Amino acid sequence: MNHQQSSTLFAKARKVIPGGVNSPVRAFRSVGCDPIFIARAAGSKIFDADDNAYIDYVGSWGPMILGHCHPKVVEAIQQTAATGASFGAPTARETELAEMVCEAYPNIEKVRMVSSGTEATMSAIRLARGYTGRDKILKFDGCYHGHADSLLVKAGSGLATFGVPTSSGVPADFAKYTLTATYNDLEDVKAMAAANPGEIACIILEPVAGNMGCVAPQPGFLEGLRQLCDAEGIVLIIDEVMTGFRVAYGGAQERFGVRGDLVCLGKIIGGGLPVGAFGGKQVIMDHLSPEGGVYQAGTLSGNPLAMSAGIATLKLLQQDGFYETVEEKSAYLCKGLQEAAAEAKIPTSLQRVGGMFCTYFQQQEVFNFNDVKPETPQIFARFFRSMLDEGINIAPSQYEAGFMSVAHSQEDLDKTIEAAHKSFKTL
Ligand code: HOZ
Repeated sequence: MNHQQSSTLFAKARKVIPGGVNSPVRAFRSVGCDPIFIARAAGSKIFDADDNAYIDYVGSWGPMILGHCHPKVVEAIQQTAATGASFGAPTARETELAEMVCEAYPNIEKVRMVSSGTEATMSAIRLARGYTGRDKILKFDGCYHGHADSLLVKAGSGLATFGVPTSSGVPADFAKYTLTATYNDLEDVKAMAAANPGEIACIILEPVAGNMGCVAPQPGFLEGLRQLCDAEGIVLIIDEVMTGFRVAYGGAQERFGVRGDLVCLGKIIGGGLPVGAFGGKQVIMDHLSPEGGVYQAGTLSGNPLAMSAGIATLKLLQQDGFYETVEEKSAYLCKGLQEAAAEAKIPTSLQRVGGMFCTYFQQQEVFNFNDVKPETPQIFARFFRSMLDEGINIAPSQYEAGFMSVAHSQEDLDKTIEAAHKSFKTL
């Protein structure tokens, strides 16, 4: 495959953008090749600057569950753009999207719109601290919640992709308030809570970890966290930026039946435009300015274009059978990948929750970040390059999840499995 244009664009970008990219994993460094530059997309496909077509399982890292450029979403954005791109003042669309969110997540009584998942999680944490009057927070090793200072401690991909657990530039004085526990290990969390009595403001987690590949919560883990938080007066923050409106319309909380006190959303809720949101119980949300003393603000929060894309997207997700279709497509693909790996005698652990999945290049199932063996990402890198060459776009890191869309056709899935057969054999 010819990547001449992409290489030229990358060289040009490197002169004016650090690493040539605006988000590190996109630089493809851990997979040992230059990134492809994307020119356009449609449905299940993306096309690079050299006009190579790829079946896309990145889906903008999750939002494109309808596929790229769904006509109804494009129409909503175009119509709204003609009436004004940004006002920095309230609009009816913000309330409409907030109502849709509250309806989908019964534990969200009030919700505030922001412009990214990072803003959602950092604001939710500030709110939890303001509400409880406590400083410490607890997160899980390998869970990523955006790049706010206190959250860049053992933060999964992309830090893990580059082999650094914690970002430089985070003062030790900030990081000391962040406790980390092992994902899926309730006893570890209980021990942390016991060692820090009355000091932990919140526990934040990805209910399905999507930044160490794809790791499902083990039975009892979410339930145990809920009980612990109730007993200790800790705010449970469920970060559904990836899983919200993805693993079910009501996200992982609907799928697993455990509810957070605060919920973070992003990605799908903006239909591909920059949107995040955090919401929860009114008794907590009313601590937010201007009702309460916890400050949070944003000029582009509730942006009209982003609200319109989000509303149009969520309406389409309400069609009967939508999530069953995404689930069936993902199950079919993962079964095919597993068979291809077995045929080539490559040890893999295929892990999937709804339309999120990942292939670990090791036999042993991954329950937490430490379960990923050091050699696994290297094998992944070779697989990645071969798949790209076959016209299949997967995330350029072992620590990222794959995302299915409803636009992926049977032909796409079969072509992907065929490409995997060839790629496994090259390892
Ligand atoms: N690690 C981020 C997603 N899990 C990367 C996002 C991006 O590059 O856009």
